Amino acid sequence: MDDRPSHGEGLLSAPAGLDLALVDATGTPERSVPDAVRTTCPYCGVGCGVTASVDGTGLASVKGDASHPSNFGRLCSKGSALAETLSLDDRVLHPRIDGRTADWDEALDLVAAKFRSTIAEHGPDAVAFYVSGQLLTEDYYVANKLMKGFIGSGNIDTNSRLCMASSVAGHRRAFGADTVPGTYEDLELTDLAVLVGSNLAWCHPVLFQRLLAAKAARPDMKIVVVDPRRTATAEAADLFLPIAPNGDVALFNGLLSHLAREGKADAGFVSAHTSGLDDALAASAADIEITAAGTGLSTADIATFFQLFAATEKVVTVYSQGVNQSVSGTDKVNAMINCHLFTGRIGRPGMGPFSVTGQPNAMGGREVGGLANQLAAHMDFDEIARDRVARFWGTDRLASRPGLKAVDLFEAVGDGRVKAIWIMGTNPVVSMPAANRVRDALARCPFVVVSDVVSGADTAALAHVLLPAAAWGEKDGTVTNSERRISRQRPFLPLPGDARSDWWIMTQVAQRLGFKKAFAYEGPADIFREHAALSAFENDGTRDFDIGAFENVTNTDYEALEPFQWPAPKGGNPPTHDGRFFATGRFYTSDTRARFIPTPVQAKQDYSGLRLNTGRIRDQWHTMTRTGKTPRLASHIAEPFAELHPSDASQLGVTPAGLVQITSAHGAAVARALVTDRQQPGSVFVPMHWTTEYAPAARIDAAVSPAVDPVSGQPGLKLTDVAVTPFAVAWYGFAASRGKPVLSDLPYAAAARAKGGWRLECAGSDTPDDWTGYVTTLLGLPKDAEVVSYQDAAGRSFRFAAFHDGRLAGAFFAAPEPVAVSRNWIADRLDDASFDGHGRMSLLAGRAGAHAPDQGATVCSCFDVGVNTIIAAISSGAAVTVEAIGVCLKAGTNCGSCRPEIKRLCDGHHLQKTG
Ligand SMILES: Nc1nc2c(c(=O)[nH]1)N[C@H]1C(S)=C(S)[C@@H](COP(=O)(O)OP(=O)(O)OC[C@H]3O[C@@H](n4cnc5c(=O)[nH]c(N)nc54)[C@H](O)[C@@H]3O)O[C@H]1N2
Ligand SMILES: Nc1nc2c(c(=O)[nH]1)N[C@H]1C(S)=C(S)[C@@H](COP(=O)(O)OP(=O)(O)OC[C@H]3O[C@@H](n4cnc5c(=O)[nH]c(N)nc54)[C@H](O)[C@@H]3O)O[C@H]1N2
Ligand code: SF4
Ligand SMILES: [Mo]
Repeated sequence: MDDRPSHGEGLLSAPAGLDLALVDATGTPERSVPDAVRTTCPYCGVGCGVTASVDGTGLASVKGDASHPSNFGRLCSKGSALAETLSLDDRVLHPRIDGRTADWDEALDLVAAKFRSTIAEHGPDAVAFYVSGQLLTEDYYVANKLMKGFIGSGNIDTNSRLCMASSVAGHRRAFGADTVPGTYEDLELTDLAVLVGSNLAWCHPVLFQRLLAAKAARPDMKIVVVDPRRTATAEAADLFLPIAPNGDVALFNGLLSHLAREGKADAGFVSAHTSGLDDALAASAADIEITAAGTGLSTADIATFFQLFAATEKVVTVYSQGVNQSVSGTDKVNAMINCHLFTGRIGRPGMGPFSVTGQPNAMGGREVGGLANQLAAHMDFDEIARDRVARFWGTDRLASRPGLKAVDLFEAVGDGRVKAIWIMGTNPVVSMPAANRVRDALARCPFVVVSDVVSGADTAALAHVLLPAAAWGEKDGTVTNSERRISRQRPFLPLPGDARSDWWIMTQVAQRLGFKKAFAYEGPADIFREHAALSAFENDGTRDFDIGAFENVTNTDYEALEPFQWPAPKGGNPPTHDGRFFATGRFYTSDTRARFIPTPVQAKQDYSGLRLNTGRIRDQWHTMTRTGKTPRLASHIAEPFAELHPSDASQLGVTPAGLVQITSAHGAAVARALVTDRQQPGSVFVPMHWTTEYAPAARIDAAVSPAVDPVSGQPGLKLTDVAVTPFAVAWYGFAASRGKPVLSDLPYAAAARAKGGWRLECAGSDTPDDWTGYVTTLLGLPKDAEVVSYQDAAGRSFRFAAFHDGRLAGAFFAAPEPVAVSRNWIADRLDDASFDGHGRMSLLAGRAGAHAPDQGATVCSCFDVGVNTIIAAISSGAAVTVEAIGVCLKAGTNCGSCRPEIKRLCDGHHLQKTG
């Protein structure tokens, strides 16, 4: 274990076919790639700085950047594994038209011709862009300018509609602008951190580590977690509030009433800087009993929370998708902000509402106006702003009104109103609600362009034109994190094949559409300067987003740009205090007062089945196109699951580790039952990540409701009425193989990468007559492999291992019940150099012999420490605290992402041996 990489370091074996000579197929200037490059992690909105380098043999390594103010050198498990995701085997390296390779000119000409003819025939609203918070700001700026400014339609929306739209709408209602008031430091300076609908431990791990470190230094600091599930984040809470789904408005209305009853108003602040309090108070009136009825919480827990909030001056309320992804998401945001405005706890150190962003550039997308209902640089579609932006861009074609929001946009694709769509940096066939409708809509759409980095994404499969985008490590520009900090993403790898930056691809199409002058950019610095200039244009302090200080940044200074927070107006003197907005009580509404918003509790809905909640796991990123490539990350949770409470499981006849089908009015998915009391009765949680590539039956968004919040248009991805039923199969199986198994013929199959190949969870509806033949095809095994196998008399249980060239080529275990074998141990055997007779027999037994303990599912992915190893240390008394486990096994001492899970094991919860 000692030779494992440390401190966020990971190594990449030279990617097959990576040609370190720079490619220059289309006249893009060659760029030099220095030895060690400071750049930014491409995953979550924490925006950690990393240092990346490639050695002479093509080995890349990625470490935390100790000088970056977001992470000071730390990385989480995903960031630490970045170097393992850079291989080129699954990349799209050349433009493709209808599946065949094409050159750039042909592909770009076709895209421009189809867009031009569609616009000419049906008008600009017949075309659309659907983009992503994973584009860089420069890419995003060009996309928005092209669609809203020159094509002349508002039809550009982004996956941020599924992510941040309710926060944006809530901010704008309360503050008059989409402003995140605080900074990360507030999580360290606070005395009470209230985490609402945020699994910070898994989704913003480095920020969570900062919070925990502050609490360790000041143990009086309190953490409250509000989530229907007892998550890894909840393990760190002083008070955990297992709220009923969508109980948040009731909770914060109750809190506002309590604060009013207790006389906790900051009367000076309220009277000088806000309006609308009376209406908000009237709409929120609730005592503790009413609050209990609306939240499903005990009156005792509610009272504890209210008293804590009332008594603590420094409170920060951190929120994420349990708030935003709701049909009452915008009201949830405002119900929380109301409590902060009432107490004047905003804009000061350690206080404020804090929406944490999901994607690396969710913020940047909001800055450029990537949402269909915003124009650019935090401006709306009002007459003054339209005129201003049109003059700045020099266009007479500016969109006159907002465009279609994501859910409506794909409806319009489905019913033929939108006839040409360009999707960039997002995988809506997996990530949109009612995803099968989205898939069918795209299948019917006359012209679909997809810009992606991989060829296997579900959405890419539906593209008429698939364009090879530059990936992380190759692309060049800026991103903005949750605390408004703009950092550079810099390339450290050459552009492979014909891959090109997204901004370049769009610019080429814009020029072919006739907009040469407006899209004459030669590099990202040109775009950044223009974006900065627009933010400052006729601003004079009227708009929060202002980075005018950079409108004349030189190419060299842009190259060397250090992370900075906005606002950064020309001539200095930002309207913030220590990087925080609203310290002076001046907001961006017409009268500069913040608004209290009345947030009446919506009538309770009746549910015929269980309430489906969806979200994330620690070691996968969204639709797995990058994190899915690394065995290290797959070994934490290797298959999709449905988390159910024991009482529901027994009522529904679901056995632990059996399979369940989750069915709604929109579609269905199949996943492994995970029965735990961390889930509340009546609910089921399924992660959003699995795709056709990894688990074809488990695309949960097929079942998720497309109902949206009426204000923000954000879908309520956290709540769908579903039926959960046992999914009957004839056999369950587990397999490991060197090549990727064939998934398509199985009713349930979930593949994941293993060190020497693949691992597979599967199930079948018929027991094959010839198991050996069946397995040989399933795992694509060589015909001349040496096989050992065992079959029970009835032919229902089967164990099989095939060896080729002295190494394991494939192993397969099937039984009428979920098979109990040591999964990680078997998968690791693919990497073994040779097998003696004893090794072959223990392989068939499915477990290591006594000589080689089975460490079980990986908990610490940095040091590869399994659950059984940790449990053994705890049960032997060798180490019984998180710290002691760290000393003894190193687990949890690098990125720290697994510390909540180690704590859970230490606390004696669920001391279950896993395979
Ligand atoms: N590991 C990992 N990290 C990520 C990502 C990833 O894919 N993987 N994605 C990034 C992105 S884009 C985003 S947006 C963020 C998301 O980060 P989070 O929002 O923290 O993650 P989620 O798991 O989507 O949902 C958070 C929690 O909301 C809870 N919840 C559901 N319904 C309700 C409710 O009605 N009320 C309350 N209070 N809570 C509820 C869920 O049980 C869940 O635990 O993560 C970012 N970070
Ligand atoms: N049920 C349910 N559904 C959800 C959520 C949920 O909690 N529950 N969360 C929602 C949220 S918050 C989000 S943010 C979305 C995320 O959902 P998506 O955006 O669909 O997920 P990703 O897998 O991140 O998709 C990014 C795609 O862009 C590609 N890509 C990566 N880098 C680049 C690049 O530089 N350029 C280009 N052109 N392509 C690139 C990747 O290969 C991948 O195919 O999912 C949403 N859907
Ligand atoms: S917390 Fe992890 S995923 Fe998020 S930016 Fe930092 S290293 Fe990347
Ligand atoms: Mo997100």
